[in-house]
Amino acid sequence: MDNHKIAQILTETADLMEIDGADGFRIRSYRNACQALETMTEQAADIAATEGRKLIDVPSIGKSIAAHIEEILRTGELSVHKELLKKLSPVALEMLKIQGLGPKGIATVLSHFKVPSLGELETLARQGKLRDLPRMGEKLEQKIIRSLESLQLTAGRRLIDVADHLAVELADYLKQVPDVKSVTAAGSLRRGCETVGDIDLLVSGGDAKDVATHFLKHPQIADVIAHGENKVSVHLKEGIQVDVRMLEESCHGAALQYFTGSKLHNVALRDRAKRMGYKLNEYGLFRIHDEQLVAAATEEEIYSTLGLAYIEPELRENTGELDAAEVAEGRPAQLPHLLRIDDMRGDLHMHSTASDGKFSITEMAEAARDRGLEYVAITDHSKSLAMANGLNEKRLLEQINQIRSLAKQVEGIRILCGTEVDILADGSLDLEDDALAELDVVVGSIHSHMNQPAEQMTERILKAIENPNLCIIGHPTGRLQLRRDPFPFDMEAVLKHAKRHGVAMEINSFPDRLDLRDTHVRMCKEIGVKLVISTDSHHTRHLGHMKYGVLTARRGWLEKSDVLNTLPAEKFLAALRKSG
Ligand code: DGT
Ligand code: CA
Ligand code: CA
Ligand code: ZN
Repeated sequence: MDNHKIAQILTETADLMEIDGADGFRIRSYRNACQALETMTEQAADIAATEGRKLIDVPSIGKSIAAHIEEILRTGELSVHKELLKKLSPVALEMLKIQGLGPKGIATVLSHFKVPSLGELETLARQGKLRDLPRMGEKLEQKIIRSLESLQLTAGRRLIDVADHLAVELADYLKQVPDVKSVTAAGSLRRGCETVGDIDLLVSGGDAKDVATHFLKHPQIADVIAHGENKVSVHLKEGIQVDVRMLEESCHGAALQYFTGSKLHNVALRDRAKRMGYKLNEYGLFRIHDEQLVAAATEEEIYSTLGLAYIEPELRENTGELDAAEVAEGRPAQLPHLLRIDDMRGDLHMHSTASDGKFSITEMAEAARDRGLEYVAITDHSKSLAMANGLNEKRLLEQINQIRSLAKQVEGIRILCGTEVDILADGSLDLEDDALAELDVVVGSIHSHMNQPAEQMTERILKAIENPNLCIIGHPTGRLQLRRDPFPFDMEAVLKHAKRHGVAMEINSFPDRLDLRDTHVRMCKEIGVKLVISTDSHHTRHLGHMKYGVLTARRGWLEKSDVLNTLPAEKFLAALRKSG
C-alpha cells in the first residue's frame, strides 16, 4: 500500500475523531502525519520492512500513529477507523461533504437522530426536524437539502485524475494477456470529462475468455457485477465501476466510436446516418438497403463516410460539433484545431514553501523544466490568507530579489515573479499597488467571503479587474468538485469586463477545481477573452495536472492561439496585461 492510501485512511480517521469530539491535539497529530506521508519521498511500507529502521524516526510520526500505519500495512485497514464508523454512522464521512454542516453540526445531528443513510438525513431535513437543533435553523436546513440534491447528481462519480490513474493501471495489467493489441479507455474518460461515472475499457486482440479470466484475478476487484462472453463489469475496492469489453479487431473503430459517446452525440450521429441511408451501431456502419458493411475498422472512415471530418472525443457532446465537421462541396470543415499538451510552454500559478507549497522555488522550477516547460511564475499567497502563511509586501519584495538571484543559478527555465493575491470582500487587492507593480504576473483569486449574494460578488470581481496590476483571475468560480458549489455571479458580465481590460481568465488544472469549467471556457472563446492554463501546484507532483486543464480547454473548443501560455516567454509577457 502506498503512502497516499495510508494517508487517506488516517485523514478519514481524523475526520471521524473530529465528529466524535476528540481532543484537538490528537486530531492534529493525525493530520501532521498525513502531511508527512504525502510529502516524503520514501514509502512507509519500505521503511517498515527494512531491518533497523522505524517509522517513528520519520518527523511528525509518533508512537501511536506508527502503530496505526503498521496495522494498515499488515491488514489493509484500521480498527479505530472501523470502530468510529460503527459508533457514529456508516455515512458519517459522506456527511462531511454536505455544505454548511461540518464536524460539529454532524455531531449535533447524530446525537439526536439515528442516520443510517444520507436518504434518512434528507427525510429529516424535509420534515423540518433539523431546524430546531442547537445552532441549526431553517436556513441551514434548506442549505443541507440543496447540498444533498447536488451530491446525488455527482454520487459515485470520481475526479478525472483518479479514473485516469486507475485506467492506466488496469490497461497495463490487461496488456499482459497474450496477443492483446490495445487497451483503450472509452466513455467519459476518453472525452476528458471533469468527473467520470464509470471506466470503460476496450480490449482489442487476444482471446476474450483469457482476457476475462485474467481481469477477474485483479487484486483491486471488490465484486463482479456481470460476466458475459464479450463484457465483464466489476466494482473496484476503490468503489468505482469498470466495464471491460472484448472486441473483434475488425470492428474496433465502430466500437470505439459507439462506446466513447456521448450518448447525445451518438444519437445525433445515428440520425444523420439514417438520413443518408445507413445504419450505425457498435459493429459498424451498414447500408440499409442491402445490409452491406461499409465502415468499421476506424473511427475516421465512419465519420468520413457520413460526410464529416474526424471529430475529437472532447467535442462529442452534441453541442454543434456535427455541423462544424460537415465537409460540403467547396467548404472545408469548421472544427477547431484543438490545443495540444505539447503546445504549453509555461505555468503561471504555483506555490513554494514561502506560503503553503511543499517545495522551494528552485525545486519547483527545476521540476517544471524537467517536464519541458520554458517558464514558470511563482505565485505564493498574499497576507490575508494567514493560514497559508501568505506574504506581505515586505516578504514579497524579498522574494522578488531572491528569484532574481536564483535566475542565474537555475538553468534552462525562466522564473517569473508573481503572486496569487487575494481579492478582498470589497474587490480591492490584498497587496499595495506599488508592490504588485514590481511583479511579472499578478493572479487575483477569491478565497474568502464566498457567501456574498451574486450581485455583490459580480461587483467585487469587476472592481478587481479594474486594478491595472491584475493580469489573471485565478480559479474564477471557486468551486471544489464534489465538495463545494461555485459561488454565484454574472459570468457574462465578468468575461466582457475582462476582455475590455485585457485580463485573462485561468483554467485551473487542479482536478478538484477544473475552474473555469468546459462550458465557461467556451463562453470565453465566444466573447474573445484570452485564457491561461495553470496547475496551482503545491507540490512538484501537481505539475503533471496540466493535462487535465488542457483537456478542459479542448472541451471548450480552444485552439493554441486562444491560450496565452502557449507563447514563448517574451511574447507571453508582451501579451499579458501590463500595468500603467
Ligand atoms: P459516465 O460513465 O457517466 O461518466 O459517462 P459515459 O459517457 O462514459 O457513459 P457510459 O459509461 O454509460 O457509456 C459509455 C458510452 O457508451 C456512452 O458515452 C455511449 C455509449 N452507450 C452506452 N450505452 C448506451 C445506450 O444505451 N445508448 C447509447 N446511445 N449509447 C450508449
Ligand atoms: Ca463511463
Ligand atoms: Ca460504462
Ligand atoms: Zn487559490
